[in-house]
Order: sequence, then structure tokens, then C-alpha cells
Amino acid sequence: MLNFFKKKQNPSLKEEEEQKLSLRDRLFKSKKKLGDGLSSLVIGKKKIDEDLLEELEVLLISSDVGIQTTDKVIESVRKKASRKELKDEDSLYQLIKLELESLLVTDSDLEPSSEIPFVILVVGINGAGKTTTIGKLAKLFQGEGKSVMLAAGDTFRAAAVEQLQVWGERNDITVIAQKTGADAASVVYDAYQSAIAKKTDILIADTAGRLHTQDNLMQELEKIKRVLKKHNENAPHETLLVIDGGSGQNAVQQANEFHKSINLSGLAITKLDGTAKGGVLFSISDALKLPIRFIGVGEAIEDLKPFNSKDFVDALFD
Ligand SMILES: Nc1nc2c(ncn2[C@@H]2O[C@H](COP(=O)(O)OP(=O)(O)O)[C@@H](O)[C@H]2O)c(=O)[nH]1
Ligand SMILES: [Mg+2]
Repeated sequence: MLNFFKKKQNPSLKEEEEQKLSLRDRLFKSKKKLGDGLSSLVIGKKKIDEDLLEELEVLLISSDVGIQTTDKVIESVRKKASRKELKDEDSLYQLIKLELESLLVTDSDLEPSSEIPFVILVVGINGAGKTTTIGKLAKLFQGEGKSVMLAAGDTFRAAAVEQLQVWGERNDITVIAQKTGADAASVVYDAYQSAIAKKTDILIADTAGRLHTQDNLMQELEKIKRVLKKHNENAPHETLLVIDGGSGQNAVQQANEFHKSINLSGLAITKLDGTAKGGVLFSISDALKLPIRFIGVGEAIEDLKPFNSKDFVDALFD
């Protein structure tokens, strides 16, 4: 369930403090695995030998960096290390850290264009965090002074539509919905027309969870895109895949398959507060070369952060 739907109006002091936790605190489990793991590996070492590379390989693979991406990192570290003499363990640590950072696709801000409505189609499997992320995103954009409308495109479950409607009412965000079982493309199209009429800046469309193996459901997503494109070839301006970061290497597979079938433009990776599998971001970014737009680091509405590769790597390694 969307916890922030139930959020109290006046958070207690404790809750407020929790909300102020830094990215480093939120990514604690992954930091412990990757950052602390790397520290203990390079401690007291000045040169990179085969033993060290082997240990590094084990660390990266066990941190969900993935075999192919790990190979790439190891090769690059090997080459760089043979060319220059490293001063101390810290230079070695920094070299590996930067090598990982270079895998992350930068320039990742989602900048709604001047064309309105800027349409964001949100897709992913069940429970990945789509609806939660949409609520957080809506608030984020509202905070930037933009008007937002939501399309309740998850028409499979009555609860899904109601949840979004109740939340929209409370937060003064229009939600366009039809009854359960309605054609998702028609809901999104309705919302698009309404957003044009109201001159809304951003339209975010929720969709039902689906697996890439469910052909009929994947076709439904294609239909949503087709219907939008008929009216504006630039829409949807963003096709955002939401993935649960805790699913590790499965997340890479999911992202690959969704990308192949509906052509994604960006990723949001959720639940990084609860997992040590944060290494998967390097793997996904390297495999798909798609920008990671946002990361989810908690259940509260403030817990969606625009992704910044340097901040992320600093939080894990500093
Ligand atoms: N801890 C944590 N939980 C999250 C995050 N994002 C989503 N969730 C939880 O994941 C669950 C499923 O989210 P939901 O948005 O309903 O998934 P959907 O089926 O893809 O729409 C809910 O309990 C959310 O509160 C996150 O970044 N951190
Ligand atoms: Mg949902």
C-alpha cells in the first residue's frame, strides 16, 4: 500500500528527523556492502596485483554489479594500474570508485520541455513502486511550481483507481479515471485531452503491473503509446520504467526486456533504502545506457530523489 496516502498532516519530531536522513544513511545497506567492502579490500595496499583484482571481482559480483559489468571494471582497473604507480591505498580506492562512477549514465535530469502537457508514461511489474513513485513525482513537480494531472491507467483493480483518486483529492491533483476494466489507452487519451484543455504542465500516466512475457499486456502499453502519438508524435515525452532495486540482477533483465518491447527513455529505481543490492545501478546503467532519472529511498513522499551519479557514488563510498 502507499504509505504516504495515510500520512499524518503533522508529522512528529521523530518522523521529521527521519525525513532529514541523508542519502548516505538511506543507502546504508549498500554502502556497507560496497563501500566498506572496498575499504577493507584495499587497506594497506599500494599496488594492484592479480590477487587484489580477484578479490575485487568477487566483491563486485556479490554486490550485484553483474558479471559483464564487473569484467569491464576489472579490465579497466588492470590497464590503468599497469600504466601508473599508485601512491597509496587511498589512490587505489579512488581509482576504483571513479571507474564505477564512469559507468553511470550522467546528464540524467528529467527536464519537462516547454511543450505542454509533458507526458510521462510509467511502466513496470507489479509492486515495483509505480504508483508510489507517481505520487512522489507529482509532489516534486508541484514543488517546482508546475501543474500536474494523473491518469489512472491501472484499470485492472478497482482499488488502484480509488487509491489514486483519494490521494489526488487530498493533494489537489486532478486524477482522470474510468471504471475498472476500462481500456487503459482510452483513460490516458481522455487525460491527455483534459490536460490540453486545462493547460496542465505535466501529465503522469499510471499503468497496471505486467511482466514482459505477457504479450497482450505489453501490447496494451504499445497501444497507449500509439494513441498518444497519433495526436502528438513527441508523446509520451518520457517512458519511465520503475524497478525495485532490491530485485538485483533480475532488475537488469526486466529493464532489458521492457526496453526491447516498448523503448524506454528513463529509469526510476525504488526501495534502495531496504537493500544491499544498490550495485545493480552500475549494472543496469552499463547494460542499457539509459539515464536513471530518480531513485526511491523510502516510503514517504519526500523519498524520491533526482538521481545524480556523483552524489550516489559519494554516498556509497565516502
Ligand atoms: N522502502 C521503500 N518502499 C517503497 C519505495 N517505493 C515504493 N515502496 C513500497 O512498495 C510497495 C509497492 O508500491 P506501489 O507503488 O503500490 O507499486 P506498483 O504496483 O508498482 O504500483 C508499497 O508498499 C510502497 O510503499 C521505496 O523507495 N522504499
Ligand atoms: Mg500501482
